[in-house]
Amino acid sequence: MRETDIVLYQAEWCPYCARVRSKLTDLLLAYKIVNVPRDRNLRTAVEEVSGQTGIPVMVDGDVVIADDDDKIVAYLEKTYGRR
Ligand SMILES: N[C@@H](CCC(=O)N[C@@H](CS)C(=O)NCC(=O)O)C(=O)O
Repeated sequence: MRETDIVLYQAEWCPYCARVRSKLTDLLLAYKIVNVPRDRNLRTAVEEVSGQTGIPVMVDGDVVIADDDDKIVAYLEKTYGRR
């Protein structure tokens, strides 16, 4: 496993989040999970970091990618994938 500063705001029931978790596992990246409430109105932590309430949200240092699994997966491949 490779240590990273990645934090994933997500929910286990969210298929887009599952795709991001799967990519993180494929790349052997250690990361932190913040599970968000099902009720959008209660997702204050997500709103604080990303200015919106959709998930998944990935934070990696200064990089914040909100509500777009395609962009998160592309970022992970580019930043941490083998080349
Ligand atoms: N375009 C987003 C879609 C993400 C999405 O629809 N996430 C759902 C959860 S699976 C969500 O946040 N829905 C709003 C809600 O839960 O209130 C992506 O590609 O990741």
